[in-house]
Order: sequence, then structure tokens, then C-alpha cells
Amino acid sequence: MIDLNSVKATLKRQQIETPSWAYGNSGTRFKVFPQPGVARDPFEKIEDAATVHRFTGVAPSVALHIPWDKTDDYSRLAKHASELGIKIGAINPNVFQDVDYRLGSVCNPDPKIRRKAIDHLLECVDIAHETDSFALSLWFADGTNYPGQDSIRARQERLGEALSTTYSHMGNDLTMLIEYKLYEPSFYTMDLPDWGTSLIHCMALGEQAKVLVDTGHHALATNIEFLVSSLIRVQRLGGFHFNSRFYGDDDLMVGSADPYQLFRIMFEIVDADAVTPEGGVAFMLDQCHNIEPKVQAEIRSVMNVQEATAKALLVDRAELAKAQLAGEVLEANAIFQEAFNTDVRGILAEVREEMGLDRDPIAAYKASGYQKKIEESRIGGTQAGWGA
Ligand code: PSV
Ligand code: MN
Repeated sequence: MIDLNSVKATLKRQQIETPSWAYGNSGTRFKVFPQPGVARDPFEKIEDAATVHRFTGVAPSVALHIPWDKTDDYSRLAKHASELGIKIGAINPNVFQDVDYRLGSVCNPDPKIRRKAIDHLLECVDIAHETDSFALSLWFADGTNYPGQDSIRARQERLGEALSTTYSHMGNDLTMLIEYKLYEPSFYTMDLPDWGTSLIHCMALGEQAKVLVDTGHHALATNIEFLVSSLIRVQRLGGFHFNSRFYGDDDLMVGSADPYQLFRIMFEIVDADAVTPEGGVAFMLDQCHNIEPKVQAEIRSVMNVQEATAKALLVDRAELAKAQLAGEVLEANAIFQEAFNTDVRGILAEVREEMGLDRDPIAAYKASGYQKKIEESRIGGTQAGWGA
């Protein structure tokens, strides 16, 4: 039997981080469609993130991307966040947009360029300390396009050295999250293409290094819940960059393309008792809203994660274990499907009401006039986007 009160208590304590870059303009290589009211600086992005938290109650932090969110006073930025009721989350260095990085950043054959990239990583560790962030979140565009272009093995050594220099600078309070991506922008090899390579580096570094799973960064048929389960078993699942994809790294709203996959992933998290912050898994969104309004899209995404989590919490694990041990294949699968097919919107509406929030965050957001307010007040200046 499922205890609904304990399901609700868990849902109230789940935390989902939104990314500052979701509030800036984004697009494809074909076109960026600017939207009215888009944030012009990190302070305004934080206001948008705080708005998402105000209507959902479970998005109390915002990830930064440096230098997109560069400012000369990071403690002022952190104070701004706390005055609006949220915190600064993971700090994401950017070592992929400088012309020097044509052949890579920390894996570049040129030691001067490697040094420049490492210096930026160290700067981001300092920013993480200044903003009281919990994590340095690393993603590298490094790789090669052609067989023979560079030594695969030498690049791994360079990567290991850079990570180790950065790790030594972190102190005891930060987690290093190491993200991987199968392909793009490099098309022959990525230096961190998969969770196995990330895990090898994490293990060499120490317990504060963990793997970050971006749901859009796998081959199409990859069983993501399997690798999630494996990583969590060895305490190396640091967190997620949630988003949806149909084809490549589409960065669409989480839960929009394949809600059943999200449910299956969240079931592994529930099974490991890691939904709440003590579980040590960071639930972060990494999305770009190219055609849809951004703040509302982030609210919807947070709700989609909550729905998948609620369904995963409704799996009757005692009954499931019985069926599994008895070898009742169809019965076990039916218990799983039953939870996925449950309409959890009522439970979540109650959760919100009990938290003092509106039952329907989207309707409440639309009625609040926030979108109109930002469209009218954010006039002039340069809207934020990739590179700003
Ligand atoms: C790379 O595709 C990535 O997933 C990394 O997390 C970057 O930091 C982010 O996207 C930038 O949008
Ligand atoms: Mn990502």
C-alpha cells in the first residue's frame, strides 16, 4: 500500500534547479528569434528564476554559466538571489566559445591554451565559493573531427591533468560534476563521450567528483535508467541536466517528448531513495526555449519533473518486489505501468495547496501579469543570449 502522505511529503521536498541560460534568447544555427521581455543581465535572469520558484515552490536555485553571467560582484549577485528567495546553484564554466579553442580547451595540443582553459576553471571555482554554490559543473566541447587528428590517449592524459588541478583547488565543500556528450561539436571523438569515461575520471579524482547525466547526450537507443541505476549504486550520480529530445541534443522541455522515459529514470531515483536533497542527486534543467515563452516553459518543465516523480513514487514497490521474486513478468510490468498511467495532477495540486501555492502554477503565472511587466519594463539594453 502506498502512503499518500509520505508521497506528498517527498514531493514537497524535491528541488529542481533552473538554468540562467533558459531565460536568455536562444535558437538554432539558422535563426535566433528574440522575444519581448527577455532578461538583459544575470540579475534579471535571477528574477525570472525566482518567479519560477514563486509559482512552483520547488525551484529554489539557478545555475550560472560563466562568462554569459559574468559580473564584477558575485556576492552582490548571490545577495540579489537570496533577497528574491532563491540561491545560486551550479557554476558552469564555458571553455567552448573562444577562438583559441578551435582544437579544444583542456585537451588542446598547445599547453598555453590548456593553461588558459584551466585558469578559467579555477576562476569558476572561486565564483562557486563566492556565491556559496554547491557545484562546479563541467562540460567540454573538446574532441576531434578526423581519425588521426590528435592522439586520443594524449588528450585523455591532458583532460585528467586539468581535472586534477581543478579538483585540488575546490576545497571540501564543492562537488565537481562531470558531464559527457556523445557527439557535437566534435564529430569523430568527443574527449568525454559517455558516462564510462566520466566515471573513470571521477574515480581518479576522488569522492567529490560525480557524473552528470544530460538526458539529451546519448545515442538514441541508450537505456538511460540503466546507467542512472549503475551510477547511483556506486554513489557517483551527481545529477541531471534534464531536457527532451527527438533526435540530437534538442534541449526541448523535459517530459515533453517521452514522459515514460522520464518516469523510468525517476523510478530508479525513488528506488535509491534519492528524490530529496539528502539523496545527493541534483535535478537541474538544461533547456533552450527557442519558440516558446521562457518563464512559462520553465514552470511547465518543473511541473513535468514533478509529475514523473509523483508517478514513480506511486509504484507499489512491495508488490513489485513480490512479483519480481516470484518471476511474475507480466504482473511486475503491470504494477509499473499502473503507476505511470495514474493521473497525478490532483495529488500535485493538493501538494501545492498545502505549500500555500496556487493549485495551477501556469494559470497563476498567467494571471500574475509578470510576463506583461517584463515586456513593458525590459526595454533598451541588450537581451541576454548565447554569448551574453
Ligand atoms: C552542452 O550541450 C550542454 O549540455 C552543457 O551542459 C552546456 O553547458 C550547455 O549545454 C549549454 O547550453
Ligand atoms: Mn547539459
